[in-house]
Amino acid sequence: MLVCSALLSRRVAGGGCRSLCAVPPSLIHIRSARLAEPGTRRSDEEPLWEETGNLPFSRAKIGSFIQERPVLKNPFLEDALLRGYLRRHLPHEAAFSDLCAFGERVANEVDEWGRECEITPPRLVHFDPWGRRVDHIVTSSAWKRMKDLSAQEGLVAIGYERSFGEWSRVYQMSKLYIFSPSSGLYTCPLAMTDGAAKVIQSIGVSWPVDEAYSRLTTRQPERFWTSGQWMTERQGGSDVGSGTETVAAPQADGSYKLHGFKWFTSATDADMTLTLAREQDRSGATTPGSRGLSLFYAEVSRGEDGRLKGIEVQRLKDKLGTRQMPTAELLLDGLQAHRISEEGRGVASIANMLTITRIHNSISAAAAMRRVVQLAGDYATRRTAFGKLLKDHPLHMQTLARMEVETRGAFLLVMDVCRLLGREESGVATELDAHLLRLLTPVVKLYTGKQAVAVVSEGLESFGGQGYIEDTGLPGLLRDAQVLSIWEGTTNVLSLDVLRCVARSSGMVLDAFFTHAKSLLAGASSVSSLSPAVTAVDTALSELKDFVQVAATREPGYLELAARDLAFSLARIYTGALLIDHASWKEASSSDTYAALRWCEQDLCPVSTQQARGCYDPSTAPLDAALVYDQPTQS
Ligand code: MFK
Repeated sequence: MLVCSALLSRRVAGGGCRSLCAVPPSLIHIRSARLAEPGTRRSDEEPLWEETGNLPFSRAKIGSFIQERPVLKNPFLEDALLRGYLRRHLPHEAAFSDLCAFGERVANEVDEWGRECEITPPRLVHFDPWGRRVDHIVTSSAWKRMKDLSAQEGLVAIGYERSFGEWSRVYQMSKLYIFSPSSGLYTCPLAMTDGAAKVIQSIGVSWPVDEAYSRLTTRQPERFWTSGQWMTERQGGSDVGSGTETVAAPQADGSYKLHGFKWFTSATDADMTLTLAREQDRSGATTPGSRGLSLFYAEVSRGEDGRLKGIEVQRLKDKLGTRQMPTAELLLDGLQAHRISEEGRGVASIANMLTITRIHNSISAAAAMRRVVQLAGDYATRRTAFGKLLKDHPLHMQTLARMEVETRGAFLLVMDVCRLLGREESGVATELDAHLLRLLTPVVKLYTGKQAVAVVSEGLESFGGQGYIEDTGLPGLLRDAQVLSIWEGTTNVLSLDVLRCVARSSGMVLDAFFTHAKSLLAGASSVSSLSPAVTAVDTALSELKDFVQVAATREPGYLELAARDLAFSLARIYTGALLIDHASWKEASSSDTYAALRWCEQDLCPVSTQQARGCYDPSTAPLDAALVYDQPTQS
């Protein structure tokens, strides 16, 4: 009773007309009855609570307080940074109105489909009722609608139509960014579809892949195809060169039959795939390692008997997240395929696909952060605790603001990589752009993958216990974020990729990095409000340069131990420079400046900090191992 009355007065104090009006008259009656002894009548006019049925929490009554849910609003209109970024770089009315209309559709229609994909996950039907093996992956109707929508909205096509020239990729990825958290993970097949189109374009659109290319990049739903990317085999997904067992047996007509076991094939309901295999010579022998791998194109089709041709679906994976999407183990048992790379150039040829899927991955990471920040921000305007709305608690706002800074950084970093990709594809990229694109692709993927998990986890916490409740849809955001640092290259594999591209370019990618970061700072030199941030990035660049000079004189193991911290330093410094650059734009807001200042307060060059502590010295590796395998001492 006391609780009820306190709650009521708190509602009144909160000033919410809606909440006051929502209190039923019966509750007000309960307040007046409070002074009576239970079971006694104060007067003949005042009935017992039980008689009036006014007792809260009795029988079907659950009390008057119903928690308000966070509301998803148009994710384009709600995103000040996205709109500001596009106003600055792609000020086209057509792009704005398309993104605005799509954002409306995402909020009002597509988000529901995404939820349906989550609660109706795919299932595998091995046999038909009459005993025939069919290996049918049954997906929800919402998943199928996502495919049609993707074609209609040009979610892959935009990147190839290039209506906005060098900014076409930025436009395409902006659409994917507002779509991703509502897409029911349909962004995964789209990433691979985009990657496959890119590979085909780079090797030449001719037979046998010309038809496939036109289907991957069409806007017509009835013609649209998605592609798989079957790389991971049972020995693991990182060391593709030694882990690939699949063999390609040459056929008389010039095609191949593939035999192997693909351990992790995502969005397995695709219409075609690109995959790696080892070509057999006449004696059946193959070449080991990466040098033995070639790239193959195969269509996924069924025979008249209803069976998949040359493929058996062994089982669907039971995953932590991304449950909306079928991921399967596939036995390739004579799958007809065509080699589309030169012999032994499989890894190099599929690298274009890796670039595209890693950028998509980063878009999904930034989008997951943005979505949870949007929902948490909205919820903070509805949820009252300790007598006021969450938004009026400074500590809560500080937490959300820190998430916002991370989200803004991730967004600008990935959009800059999209900008570079767009420049390369439209033929206007300088050598510096090409080096930056190669270096920043693994950097953005690994950094945003980690950020997404941290920010989404923090976001769930900001909903209190509700963030942990499955049918709010919030836990799925965290489950799906966790994959972003794993697939398409783990953090360590990508850190080593950074080292490799530095070495292979003889340091040119780093030269490009220093040059461009400096030029971004130069544009902000006259903006006094940004000077602490400019100084911080400038100092970090000097520290990084010192690190590189020292590291170049050390043994390779030194750099390997430093690889992750180096990649993080590159991400933080470059992102700092981008935030500063955006904040120095003449139409920038005070929030843009504040975000840049806050970002640059962190350790921007952890590789230098850790180097000073001796973390990469040769003595460290055995100490790390001893710590990990520390055994209890014998007494
Ligand atoms: C929401 C969106 C999400 C996306 C959904 C996708 C779902 C699909 C799930 C998956 O399929 S996850 C599996 C993805 N697999 C990986 O990401 C593989 C991770 N491992 C690596 O990236 C290794 O670094 C790699 C396999 C590439 C190492 O193989 P190698 O043979 O040791 O590579 P090597 O010798 O360094 O390079 C061979 C050639 O490829 C070289 O070319 P050249 O011979 O011309 O010099 C390299 O330059 C080139 N190359 C390698 N990595 C490259 C690259 N080129 C450009 N970019 C890269 N990243």
